[in-house]
Amino acid sequence: PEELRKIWVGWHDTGAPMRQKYVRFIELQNIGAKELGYKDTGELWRAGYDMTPAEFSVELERAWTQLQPLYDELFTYVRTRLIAKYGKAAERADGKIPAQLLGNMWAQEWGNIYDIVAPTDPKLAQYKPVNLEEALKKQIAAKDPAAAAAFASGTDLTSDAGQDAKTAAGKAMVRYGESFFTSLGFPALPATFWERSQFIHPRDRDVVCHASAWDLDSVDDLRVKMCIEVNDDYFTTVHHELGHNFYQRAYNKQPFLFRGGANDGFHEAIGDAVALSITPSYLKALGLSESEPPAEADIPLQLRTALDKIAFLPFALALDKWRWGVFSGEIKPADYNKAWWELRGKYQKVAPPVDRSETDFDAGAKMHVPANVPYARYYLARIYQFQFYKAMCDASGYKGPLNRCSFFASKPAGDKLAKMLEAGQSQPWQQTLKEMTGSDHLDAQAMADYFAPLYEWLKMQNAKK
Ligand code: X8Z
Ligand code: ZN
Repeated sequence: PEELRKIWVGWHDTGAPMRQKYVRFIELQNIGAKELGYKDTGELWRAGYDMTPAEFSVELERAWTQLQPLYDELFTYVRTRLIAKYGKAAERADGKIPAQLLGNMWAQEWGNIYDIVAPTDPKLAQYKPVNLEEALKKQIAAKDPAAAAAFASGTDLTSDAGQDAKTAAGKAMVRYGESFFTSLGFPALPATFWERSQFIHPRDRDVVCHASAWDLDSVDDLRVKMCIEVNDDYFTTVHHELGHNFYQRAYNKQPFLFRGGANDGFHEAIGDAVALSITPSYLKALGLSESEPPAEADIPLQLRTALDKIAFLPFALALDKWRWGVFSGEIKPADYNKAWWELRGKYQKVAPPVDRSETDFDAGAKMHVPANVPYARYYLARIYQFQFYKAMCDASGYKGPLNRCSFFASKPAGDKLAKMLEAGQSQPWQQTLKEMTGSDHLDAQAMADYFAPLYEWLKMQNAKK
């Protein structure tokens, strides 16, 4: 915990120098938003959803009340297990979890601490979710000699040969994502994608590594810009980014104004909905796992998934609640940091590892704040992706527990997805959602259904102590 604390503090030190500039940045944006007829920029951001900004805020809260009981159980379970591991360093009198212990710099996704919180009951403990990092490295090295050197000890990764090997490994990662989309019937990515994308951190200059996906010409010049490493997180991220690229390509026949996601949450949800199909049986089909675990193994796997998917929701909500408050003036510059931790404490129940003050600017240490990328889109996406996933599972003819469905290679699922993507922004998103899922609103039910077995299990674990 001591080491994690130091790393956390070091990262968050990057925020402070931005604090004054951020105050001015907010003022300038609000001038623009007012000129466009909005009260402030937060209202402008909330106005992009075919409903009033006030209705939009209510929608987000409504979905949160659907999922909060599951978050609470997950939180209690994780806190207990962290205290069992770290003792006093994980225990606070106010019941919050110290943010540096959750396996992610922003405590936004907790899957990296799976090993610490994995079930101990031997009946379940025998089912370890596959070590994807290991399996990917092994498979990529075996299939692609040019990439193998990237994992071999003794390779100088800054040499020309080392850079080539890392690039080959990065491309191999993206190929997994591409092959999922082509299995659904989408055409392969163009040759220029492979020539013009940035797949790894270049050795000779500083770049923004935060993954992004680009459509340069609305014809077919699609690219990603990432710094890929071969591990679990990046396996998910390549699918996420390709979701953007396949969406961009699908709506580029629309008139200019309609070339966009049905709303920004849709854009963020496509690749993730596809990645939910990365089930044990899919990994087995790919040769990334040897066996397909039985039904009892669903709890460990669901726990691993929930650590990423469920834990994320209150983080995303807190982030944009903070920005809306900052834009409206309800949160004054003198209280930026205090309000930040109040909201993170209220929704996520996490706390900073060391005392913070108003010389700090911890929100600034999250890329989307200085880069000014709205964040409610990711909250929506976390919920929509389960709605989309269920719709595509149904289209594929799948029957059975939702969390075991993979619609890999299903043409009907692909056709359904293509139709939604091609519509772009040409009609209200409610209509697009209805055509895709039968429902015209954000609905956390599919997500709750997916995790229903885990919810029951967590309640039992938490009742035990
Ligand atoms: O920023 C992203 C993508 C690019 S749109 C990699 N995501 C959010 C984040 O990293 O905070 C995806 C999940 C949430
Ligand atoms: Zn994205």
